Amino acid sequence: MKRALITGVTGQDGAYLSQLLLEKGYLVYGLLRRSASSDVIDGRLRWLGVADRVKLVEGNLIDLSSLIRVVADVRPDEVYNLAAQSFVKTSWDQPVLTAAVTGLGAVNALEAVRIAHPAARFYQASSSEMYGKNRERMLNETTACYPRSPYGISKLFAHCMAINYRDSFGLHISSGILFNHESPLRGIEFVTRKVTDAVARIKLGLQKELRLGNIDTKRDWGHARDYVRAMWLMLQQNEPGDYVVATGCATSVREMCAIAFDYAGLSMDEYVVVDPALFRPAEVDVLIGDSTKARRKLGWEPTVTLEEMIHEMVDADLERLKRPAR
Ligand code: NDP
Ligand code: GDR
Repeated sequence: MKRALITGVTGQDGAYLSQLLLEKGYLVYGLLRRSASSDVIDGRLRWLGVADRVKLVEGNLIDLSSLIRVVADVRPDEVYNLAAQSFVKTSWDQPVLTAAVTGLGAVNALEAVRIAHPAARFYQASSSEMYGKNRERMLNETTACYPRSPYGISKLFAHCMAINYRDSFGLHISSGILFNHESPLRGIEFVTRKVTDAVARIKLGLQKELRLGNIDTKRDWGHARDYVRAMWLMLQQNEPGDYVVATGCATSVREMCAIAFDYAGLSMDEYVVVDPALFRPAEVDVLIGDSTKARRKLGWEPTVTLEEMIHEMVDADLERLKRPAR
């Protein structure tokens, strides 16, 4: 039985990746950071019905010794480093933490593998946010990066370190430059889920308006279930590499919002308020990914349209609000 270790197992991607790997017959270990709320932190794994099958091991990305211990104990065939302070807006308020977890934390994970079990294959969760202000229309693996946020800068550092560890030590390290991917398990602070949750609340008479920041920005949105499949495919290749994972289509926040409101039979113009206080200190206006390499080499392609995903998210939020105990 193959063994996988996932950092960030309690997050959106960690949950879907756990489900995928369990379906494939893996023994799945997930790194859990100590928290006073540890009893409720596995909500996403529970939502997918896999919480009882993921073995949680305690450690923290900013504590190298804990990672060395975990990697030495588990001796995983594959390590997926998904843990991060992943919310871009927070990275301006907590730049030091973001650099420590999202940037240096990745180096801790790489070090733990190099020291304790270098045979493991390693996946680094890189991000389209690294491209930032780059003005090229379609972004691929060779496009230059111009990050605009402490988060993007931290991810670029981690990405470069992952490549450096591959080049320096011959480790099997791949990084996925993933564009935005969402799902009913998306954190409520991210814009798609903020919108679908608000639409469900407005529909049920629990909320009167939705305050958003810059709704003219465009993102290339896919479904998390499709994107974790790309992570797994990367680690099944004989040679490691870097891959852009994206749909190739950009949609504005405004258009995405309209899809959600329309689906619920509501008009967004009646409820959406643009609030300048929610604008970011520096914005990434548009991101569109060119995933030709992933499609050609991994045989990967997205299977869920933006409309289908937003509808699924609205349905899930309506269900959550009607049955809050779930
Ligand atoms: P989430 O924010 O949903 O999950 C982040 C995970 O990291 C959580 O499990 C969280 O644990 C964990 N974590 C945070 N800090 C630490 C720490 N110090 N030690 C151990 N674990 C920690 O992110 P996603 O699932 O959406 O994304 C997964 C990865 O992919 C992230 O690295 C993200 O930056 C990156 N990415 C995401 C994209 C997306 O669109 N979703 C696109 C491109 C990259 P806890 O539950 O305790 O908070
Ligand atoms: P992003 O996702 O920053 O791209 O990072 P987010 O959903 O937070 O923002 C997308 C765009 O929407 C605009 N926006 C708002 N965003 C939020 N969160 N809340 C609002 O009210 C709002 N109004 C407008 C933002 O300004 C932005 O332009 C995500 C994360 O998952 C990262 O971890 C990942 O690396 C990148 O995607 C790729």
